[in-house]
Parts: sequence; C-alpha cells; structure tokens
Amino acid sequence: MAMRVGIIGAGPSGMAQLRAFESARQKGADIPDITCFEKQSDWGGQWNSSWRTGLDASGEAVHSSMYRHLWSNGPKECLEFADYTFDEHFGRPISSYPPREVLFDYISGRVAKSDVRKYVRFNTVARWVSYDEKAEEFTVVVEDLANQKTETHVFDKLVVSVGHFSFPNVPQFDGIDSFPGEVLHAHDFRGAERFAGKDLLLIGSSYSAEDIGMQAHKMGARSVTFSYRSAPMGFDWPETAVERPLVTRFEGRTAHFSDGTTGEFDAVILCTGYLHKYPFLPEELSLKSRNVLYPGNLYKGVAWQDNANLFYLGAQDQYFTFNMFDAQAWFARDVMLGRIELPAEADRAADIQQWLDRQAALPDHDSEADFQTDYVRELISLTDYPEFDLDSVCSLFKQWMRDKEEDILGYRDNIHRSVMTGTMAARHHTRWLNAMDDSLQRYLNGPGQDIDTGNLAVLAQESQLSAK
Ligand code: FAD
Ligand code: NA7
Repeated sequence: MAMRVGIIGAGPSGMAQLRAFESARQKGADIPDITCFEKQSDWGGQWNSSWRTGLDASGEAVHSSMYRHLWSNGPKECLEFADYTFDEHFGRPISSYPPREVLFDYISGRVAKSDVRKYVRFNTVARWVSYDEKAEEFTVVVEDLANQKTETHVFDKLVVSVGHFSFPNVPQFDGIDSFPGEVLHAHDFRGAERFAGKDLLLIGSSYSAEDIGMQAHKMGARSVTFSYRSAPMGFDWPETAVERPLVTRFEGRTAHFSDGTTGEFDAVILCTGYLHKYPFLPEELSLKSRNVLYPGNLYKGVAWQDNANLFYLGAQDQYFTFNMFDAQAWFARDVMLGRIELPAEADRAADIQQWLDRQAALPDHDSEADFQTDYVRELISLTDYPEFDLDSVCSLFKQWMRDKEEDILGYRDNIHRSVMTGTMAARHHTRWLNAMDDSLQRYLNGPGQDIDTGNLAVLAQESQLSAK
C-alpha cells in the first residue's frame, strides 16, 4: 500500500507541500496518496480573504485576518518562489509591494499550473486527530461542510499547515467593557474608511498596529494613537499619529496611559497578535508557542520532536514567507520519502536547542533577518529546492527596514530587483498613499485602462496625485 499523507490547510504552506510532492513526481519519483483538507471553499489561506468577520457561510470561524486595501508589507522580491517567478506569472515587471489580490493570483497561478488542486478537499474542516502508536497511524475526523457529513481518514504522515494568525489574542483592560465606542481585534478589521474623522486608539506595536494605523491615516482618521507594551515602533509618523505607553484603564471614552497622559477616543483596535491554537489536535501533538522565529519542539522548525510522522509548516514568525514555506515543504517531503533520515532524538533535541539559544540572544531586527536567512539556507541545502541568493534577500529585508524608518508612508513606492530573475520591478502607476482601488484589474491596468476607455480626466487626476 502506498504511503498515505494528510495535509490540513491549503494556505501558502499547504500549497507548498502539494507543490513539493508534485515536483518530485515530475522528476520521476513515486509519490504517496495525498489528501489535503481545506475548510474554506478556495485555497490561499490568509490571502483568500473576504468582507466576512466572525463566522463564514458554513458557520466556521472566519480564517483570514486580511482586509481591504492590504498591500504587501514587505518587498515581493523577498517572497518570490524560486521555481515560479513573478516574470513567469505576470509576463512583465510589476511593482515591489502589490496588493493582496495580486499576490493571491500569483500563488494560485503556481499551483494551478502544476495541477495539484485535485488533491484538495475544499469545504472540509479537520475536527479531531488521534495517533495510534502501535499502528503508527493518524486517524483524522473531518466534516464535509457542504454536505454536513463526518468522515474518518487514516494517514501514515500528517502535515499541519493551518497558519497561526487566525485566533486573536484578546487581553482585558480595566474599564474597556463600558467604552462607548467600537472595540475590535485586528482579526476583525476589514477597512479603515469608517474611521475617517475619528480618533483611533490601537493597542500593540507590531505589523498589524503599524499597517492598520497607516490605513486609518490614509482614509482620513483625525488621529491615530498607538499604545505599546514593550517598546514604541519609533517610525517617523505623520502628524496625525503618536505613540504612548500601555493603557492602564479606560473611563468612558478616555484612555489613561502609564505615563500619566490621557486621550479621548472613538474606537479601539486591539492589535495584540494571535494565539497558536490547534483545536483539532490532542495536547501531545499540539504546538504551544508564542509568535517567535523558532518555536521549540520542532526539528528544523518542521518535524515534531515527539512524533517524527508529524510535520508543521509555517509555524514561525515570518520575515521570509512563501519561499520559506517551500523550503520547509521540500524538507518535510524528503523526510517522508525517506530521502532524509532524521537523526536520533537526542541529536534532534541538541539541534533544536542551538537554534533556541541563538534566538534567545538576537539583539535586533537585522539579526532576526540574519537568523531566518540562515534557517532557510540550511533547509534548502538539504533538498533539491532551487538555490537562490539568500544573502541578497537578507540585504533586501534590511533595506526594507531602513526604508520604513525613512518613510513609513512611502516605502511601498520603492522598487527592488528580483533575486531570481534580475528583473527590476516596475514603478507602480499610483503612489500607495493615493491608491484607493486595490483590485487586480486596477493594479495591472491602472491609468492605462482609463486611456483605453478615453477617460482622460481620470488619467490627469491620477498623474497629478502620483506627482505629489
Ligand atoms: P494561512 O495562510 O493562515 O493558511 C492556513 C489555511 O488552513 C487556511 O486556508 C485555513 O482555512 C486552513 N485551515 C485552518 N484550520 C483548518 C482546519 N481545522 N481544517 C481545514 N483547514 C483549516 N505575508 C507576506 O509575505 N506578506 C504580507 O504582506 C503579509 N501580510 C499579512 C497580513 C496579515 C493581516 C496577516 C495575518 C498575515 C500576513 N502575512 C504576510 C503572513 C501570512 O500569514 C503568510 O503570508 C501566509 O498566508 C501563511 O501561510 P500558511 O499556509 O502557513 O497559513
Ligand atoms: P505580532 O507581530 O505577534 O505582535 C503582537 C503585538 O501585540 C506586539 O506588539 C505585542 O507587544 C502586543 N501585545 C500582545 N499582548 C499584549 C497585551 N496584553 N497588551 C499590550 N500589547 C500586547 O502580531 P501582529 O498582528 O502585529 O502581526 C502578525 C502578522 O500579521 C504579521 O506576520 C504581519 O505580517 C501581519 P510586545 O511587543 O510583545 O510587548
């Protein structure tokens, strides 16, 4: 009987696993029987986002935390697949910071091309997993949401690729229960238009706070106040934005901060991160971690230390994304196919520990980028995933951080060169701050489309805005 592989989740990580097996098949390898369960009706994970919050049409928790007007927050040159470039997909250079729909199109294009959709059971949610030590088999109970049917599947290997930016971390603050305005978590944020003219408080000081805050500024919020627990982000904010230390309590609309200052707000957004949560896994198989670059108990960040038949993809905090998921998926594939032999438990533990020790000593963001670069480099060296210039990608991450320090509202207008193809990105037709339509069509056609339809007034307006 062929080996049976189960994959839970068809976001970028699960798609990478499908692509990894397909790549081996194309090179003549026998590949296992693969079934991937995806609770949504399409693949793409976070990138498959909609207006919905709370529950989706099947009554399942909405997975994606992305929102309207979400443009890539890092250069696309850092996440490009080594085996499917932006040039190949779009046939011409595009800008370095595309909006969500453009990246969704890119990741979908690669897997559509390799015909792996047939492995995915959409609208099917994993409910419970158990492991039989003796038979060395996983039993996975899933629900077919469209037909409301429960099924049981048995696998020799299991890949967990459900992401970890979906279950909001929602701390309590004194007095917040009687705050008279809207209170929401970033997971439920879908667009900043309604905050025009409002005073907004964002609690948290990482990617979500930064991006939602600048979205709100772009959409005309009267003021944006960030409240940090550990350290301010320290960007050169527009005049509407300010950073304060942590909120200690609310009194009506008034927030009190730990430095003794106060502010009155119309709405509060908790940008307080996400929980690693795997409700379909028993405790002994379930990763427990904060959002860190190297969660413990995973050999090479992928293979579960207590059960070498279980793999996690994308469980790390991420500088690298799509191409790191590839490197992980290629590694997991080769372990499953027996091409890579896992060392003894004690050696694996020692390997994990040296990464954890190094992580504990990371002094700054530049060293974090170095750390994850070295991690990806090691994985790639172990498989036939196409090698690429990781040092250049790492330099680009550092450049990106400098660019943000220089101009938090303008860094997305910068362009970079592809490490994979050498192609220089195209400058986008509209500056990020002025771009009010984030659709794929507008992105690709832009003012050119207006010329086609003879709408020169729109074109003139766009170029005036672009020139500002
Ligand atoms: P996910 O994308 O989360 O996909 C997991 C999949 O598993 C989903 O399709 C989900 O429906 C499915 N699933 C979950 N539970 C079950 C279950 N029980 N049964 C069946 N299926 C299940 N990265 C970038 O590179 N650039 C960016 O600009 C960027 N911006 C981001 C902005 C936000 C707001 C967030 C939250 C993340 C952002 N990221 C960004 C990181 C993003 O998480 C990764 O790019 C990528 O989506 C992670 O892929 P994944 O497959 O590991 O997880
Ligand atoms: P992150 O990057 O995990 O950051 C979470 C932030 O929330 C971080 O600044 C935390 O502060 C803060 N936090 C967490 N708990 C609290 C409490 N109790 N009080 C105050 N502040 C708190 O999550 P993001 O949502 O920003 O980003 C996740 C992904 O989404 C990322 O990959 C992006 O690409 C998009 P700390 O610094 O720990 O003190």
